Amino acid sequence: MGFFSSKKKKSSKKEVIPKNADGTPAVQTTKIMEITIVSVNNITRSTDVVGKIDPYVMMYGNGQLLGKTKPVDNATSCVLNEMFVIKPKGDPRSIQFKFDLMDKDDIGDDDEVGSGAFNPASEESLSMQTVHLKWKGQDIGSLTVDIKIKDILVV
Ligand SMILES: [Ca+2]
Repeated sequence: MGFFSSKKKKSSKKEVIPKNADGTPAVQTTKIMEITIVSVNNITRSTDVVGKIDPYVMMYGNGQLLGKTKPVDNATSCVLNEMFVIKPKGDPRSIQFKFDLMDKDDIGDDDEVGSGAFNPASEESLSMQTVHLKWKGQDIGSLTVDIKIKDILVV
């Protein structure tokens, strides 16, 4: 069994947050959300005249900018794997996410390539979800997004 085996991870998590017999935390905890923008997939719209777009993602929660990935040069599909951590005020599942795919331009303003919404409240699983991106009603590709809700200790 490897050093970073999932079994070891599980048992160490148990030690960090003591639980009551009914499974509720015995100490004060709060919920955080880890949102990983995993990848940009098969973008069919180009806002660059020469070559491919230079994609990056702007992520919004309830209309507020939560994060921005680093731009990748000349790609219609790419792995980003950038994680953002937020502390929701209320129920984490009530946050409405919006993802704007942007094309970085060296000259002039960056272009919006497409946009997609993700509503955790209407999803059974938050893990490795496909967010469809649209531009003027047309599908132009997708993002893969992975969301984890975690209990952390409050002191
Ligand atoms: Ca560009």
